[in-house]
Amino acid sequence: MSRTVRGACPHDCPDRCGWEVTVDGTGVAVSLRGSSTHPLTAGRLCGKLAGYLDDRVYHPDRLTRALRRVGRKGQGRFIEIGLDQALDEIADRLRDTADTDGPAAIVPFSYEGTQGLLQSKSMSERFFARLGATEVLHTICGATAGAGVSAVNGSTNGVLPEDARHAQLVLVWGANPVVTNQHLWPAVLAARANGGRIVVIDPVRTRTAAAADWHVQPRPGTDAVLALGIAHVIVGDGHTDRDWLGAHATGLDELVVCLERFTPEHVAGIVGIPAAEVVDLARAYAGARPALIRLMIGMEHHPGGAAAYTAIAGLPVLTGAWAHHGGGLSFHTAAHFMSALNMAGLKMSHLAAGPRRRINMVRLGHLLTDPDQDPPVRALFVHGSNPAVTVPSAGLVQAGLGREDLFTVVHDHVLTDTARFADIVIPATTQPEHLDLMWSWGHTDLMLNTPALTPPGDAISVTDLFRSLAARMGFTERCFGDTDAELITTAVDSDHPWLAGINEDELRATGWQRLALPVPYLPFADGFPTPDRKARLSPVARVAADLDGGPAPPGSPTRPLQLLTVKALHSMNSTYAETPRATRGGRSWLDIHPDDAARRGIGDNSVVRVHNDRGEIHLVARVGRRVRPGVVATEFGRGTATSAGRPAGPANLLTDDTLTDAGGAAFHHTFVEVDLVN
Ligand SMILES: Nc1nc2c(c(=O)[nH]1)N[C@H]1C(S)=C(S)[C@@H](COP(=O)(O)OP(=O)(O)OC[C@H]3O[C@@H](n4cnc5c(=O)[nH]c(N)nc54)[C@H](O)[C@@H]3O)O[C@H]1N2
Ligand SMILES: Nc1nc2c(c(=O)[nH]1)N[C@H]1C(S)=C(S)[C@@H](COP(=O)(O)OP(=O)(O)OC[C@H]3O[C@@H](n4cnc5c(=O)[nH]c(N)nc54)[C@H](O)[C@@H]3O)O[C@H]1N2
Ligand code: SF4
Ligand SMILES: [Mo]
Repeated sequence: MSRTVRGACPHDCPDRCGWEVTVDGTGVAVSLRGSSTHPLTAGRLCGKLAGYLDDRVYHPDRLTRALRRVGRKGQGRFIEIGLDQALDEIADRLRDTADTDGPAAIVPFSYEGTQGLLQSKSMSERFFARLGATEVLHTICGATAGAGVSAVNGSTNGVLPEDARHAQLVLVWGANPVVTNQHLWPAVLAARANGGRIVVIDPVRTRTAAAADWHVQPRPGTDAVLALGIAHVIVGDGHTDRDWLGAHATGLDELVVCLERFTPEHVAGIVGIPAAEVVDLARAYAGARPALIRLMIGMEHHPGGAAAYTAIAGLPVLTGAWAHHGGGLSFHTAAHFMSALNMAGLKMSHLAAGPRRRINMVRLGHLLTDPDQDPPVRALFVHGSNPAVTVPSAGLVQAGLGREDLFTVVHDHVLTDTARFADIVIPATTQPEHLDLMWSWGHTDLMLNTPALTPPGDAISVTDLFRSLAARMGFTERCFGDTDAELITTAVDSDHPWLAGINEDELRATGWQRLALPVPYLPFADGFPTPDRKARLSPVARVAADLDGGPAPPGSPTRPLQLLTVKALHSMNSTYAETPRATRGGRSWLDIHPDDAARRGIGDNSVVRVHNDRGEIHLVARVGRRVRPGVVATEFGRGTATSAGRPAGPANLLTDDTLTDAGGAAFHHTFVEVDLVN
């Protein structure tokens, strides 16, 4: 007898699809399909997940036993050991480290490999809090954009993505939803079917840009200037909504003074588009009702990332776009869940005996290699992340991971580039093998992931792993005995009105439940979540004042090309980047403009060496106008797989780990030279 079990995709993807796993009478999953009852999923998983059972759950390279290193660090030579033995060794080593160097010498490095509340935000958090380990600040994705938007609105909340269908203009600014947020795209197309226009602002002619009605192709890192130029035109044309502004915003007069310099001509010179296009864009935006700006993350990875989001967030305030259903900014929906769920009860950060050292994850390479760290990092515990590939300045990260005196544990499904440096590798359960409660950053449905399969071999969930380690460490607090079911009960134990009506029986019956937001949802109908309930234009004025000379001139004579490293269609960050679907048997491409290619003797399909003083990778040139002169672009998820002895990745060997203006990763502040190999 086969049965069908409801679950949800675990990935760090805004779509958070629901799925159905069909299991045959022998306990083997025979199919995995997108949920037909979850509206956004609409019966379809993306191409990355279409092969999930073969690519992960039943893949021959899937880890099912614990491993202990026998070779040198990074060589990837291991022997299998029993899970109990591995856990004993880890506990002994963590206890010794805490005794000798203090618990701050232990660094847990986790990210959103799975976004389940249980797998990523419960037992592991409790364990490392109780231990007093260093706390790693999750700055790599979204924090910079969030700081920029919140400076104006007091929140990252905004228009619900599905409400894009009501807009007469959807301005997709620095985002590539056709690739990265595929289930949003039908709502954008619905806006067009209703007579709306789709505009994309991106230095790369992405699939989304190609599908739009109008593609604006600015110089990277100039969006704040562009937004201020649009604001200049809006003010000059008298398109500000003075009544709405008077009631809902502060700082207008201050901003208007600062905008004077941002004439279309001045802006055009910095952004690298015609002055007429700045004017047309401003008029198209201000004239559309509702007008929606769709933001994501890609644009934050510049030194002035937060400033750009602040400047953009000023636009719907100036025009009063928030007053219309479907108008305003649409960003991520994470804060809807994080403010409503009982996150404190899940994470229990109060278990820490005192303040914990905090470090920025973007600086992992420095942290591991800097001899002056106090205390130096002696033990690193990685789960749900692959920092050897995904963190900037990956060469420095790998040098740190290569330290023979560093004790590294990695919990994952496959032997990632990071796991190859581990002392102990622990096999992780996949999503159909553990219980979890899923939130989303692209919609407002809470979803239940019910286990459908027995984990293979010694594969262990994050919650079980940290329960077992807590017992071995002698942590006697009752919270370490909470079952997964009890953790879910804790998560939804909240009086927040958005959780009204959410209950576990209903979740089990349907697989998902929508947060109880008002319908229709106008996010700031009752005022902005700031002390005076008003949006703030003063931060926009400060951005304008600080941008006196425009953005820093890019590059240097020896590294003249700015490298953008973007999300790939067939991988989820580094996950699945090794699958034949993602590699297509060859290297990644490098988009390069015909003028830059000709100057270097590079033709279409030439193999090129992309390099700077941090490293080099070899890619295949795609010559064309997908990028502007002076800009090159590639996808970033590949690991160190080599072909013909030449490195194909990771692209982060080249990236810059200087911080953004809000402490995030300025991946795109990377300058390279490109040479022909053959
Ligand atoms: N297929 C796939 N989907 C994914 C992911 C994946 O790896 N693969 N990753 C998931 C994750 S973790 C995230 S955070 C989201 C990210 O989703 P997105 O933010 O949509 O993706 P990115 O590719 O990071 O960046 C979007 C665009 O920003 C552009 N950009 C870069 N610099 C600038 C700039 O200065 N100005 C402007 N206007 N645009 C700029 C890039 O050219 C890129 O096309 O995607 C999620 N979805
Ligand atoms: N150059 C450049 N670099 C970037 C970006 C960029 O645009 N350009 N984007 C950045 C962004 S936005 C992000 S979010 C980060 C993402 O960076 P990471 O979070 O490191 O993302 P992944 O590479 O997907 O690694 C997730 C890992 O978690 C594992 N995993 C999955 N499920 C489980 C589980 O249940 N348990 C355990 N223990 N492990 C599991 C996967 O197998 C995988 O190895 O990358 C960043 N890096
Ligand atoms: S990766 Fe995103 S689009 Fe693909 S199945 Fe998962 S949630 Fe859906
Ligand atoms: Mo991300």
